[in-house]
Amino acid sequence: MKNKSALVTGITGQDGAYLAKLLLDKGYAVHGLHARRSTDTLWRLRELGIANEVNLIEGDLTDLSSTIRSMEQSRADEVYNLGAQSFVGTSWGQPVLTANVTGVGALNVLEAVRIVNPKARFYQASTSEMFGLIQEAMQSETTPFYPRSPYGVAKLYAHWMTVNYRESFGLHASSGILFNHESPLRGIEFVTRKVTDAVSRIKQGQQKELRLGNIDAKRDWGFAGDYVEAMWLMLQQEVADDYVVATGQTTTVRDMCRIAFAHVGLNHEDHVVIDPKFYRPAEVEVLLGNPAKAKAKLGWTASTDLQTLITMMVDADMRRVSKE
Ligand code: NAP
Ligand code: F7E
Repeated sequence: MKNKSALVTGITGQDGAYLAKLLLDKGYAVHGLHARRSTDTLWRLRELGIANEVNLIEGDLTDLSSTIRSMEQSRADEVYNLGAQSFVGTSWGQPVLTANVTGVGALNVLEAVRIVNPKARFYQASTSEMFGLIQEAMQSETTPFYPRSPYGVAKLYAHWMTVNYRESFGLHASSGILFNHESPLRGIEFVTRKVTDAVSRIKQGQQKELRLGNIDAKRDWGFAGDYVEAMWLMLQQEVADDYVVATGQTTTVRDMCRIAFAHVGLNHEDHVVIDPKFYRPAEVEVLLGNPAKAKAKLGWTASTDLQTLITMMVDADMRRVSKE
């Protein structure tokens, strides 16, 4: 039997790297849509030792001919659309770019699937940011959406296009509504990695303080390595559907800082400085996911708690900083 082929957009991102590794380990031929940049973007694939194992196809999500060509070249049976302008903070400064990449980009991939191989299975990287100003204390697949950023709005467009292509054209198109997930491969602009990097620099005498915005915000944080497994499971189901993927626990940014600093024997109160520069025009104050459906239908549960996740990230940053 021929190995399955997968196309991953956003393969150079945090989730793209973990997902590519998971798919390679399962015997897939893995192709990635790779946007040209003037700087090196392959560091995550190298850290996982798979940079030479994946086939990169040059292209951009905003360019329909790129997504069609990548479908043709990869002959993908499964398509994972993880590419996005994914940083919420940036989405107010670049709302049109965010709409084009994060919103219309998903449509370009759906169109490529519909045109080139409508039998291919499609995964959309939806997000808890679509819940924004939460309408229920614990958010599930039936909770009404209320996005609070241009990023959240763009993702909601992509989410509904995924549902619409499933209902209009019968595509096997699923959406994973994933809550925040982190790892040592997380981008440095996101708060967990910003904290674990700063903790390592402060501990090693390179930095004194850490400037943060709203540390009362609460998030449901899990480990990216666990979450890519849920993506794959969704595409193995007979019927396409939408699933919340979360831990079911929520923690303040302040308490996440406490864990990170304490791991190296420091007190966060001695180093964290509040800087309004990092406040957002509209904040998502609290997110808490209900992963009951993913557990019941996919047999998936988060296996890494926040303490384990944050200490893993601090340890990785301690090693990186000491090597610099
Ligand atoms: P990430 O690390 O920011 O990765 C984003 C990826 O998209 C990168 O590979 C990036 O390429 C690529 N990309 C950006 N613009 C592109 C364009 N115009 N054309 C082609 N590729 C482009 O994000 P992540 O944390 O892995 O998240 C993966 C997906 O899940 C994203 O869609 C994100 O919005 C969504 N999501 C994430 C979370 C989370 O907590 N991590 C939760 C819910 C949903 P470069 O490397 O060249 O920049
Ligand atoms: O912020 C607060 C900030 O940028 C978390 C993306 O992967 O998850 C991510 O979006 C919270 C917010 O992630 C700083 O205001 C305080 O309340 O780490 P973040 P995010 O905005 O939740 C969702 C699910 C996605 O889909 C996104 O793609 O932390 N916060 N001080 C700060 N945040 C940052 N970045 N920097 C600070 O200094």
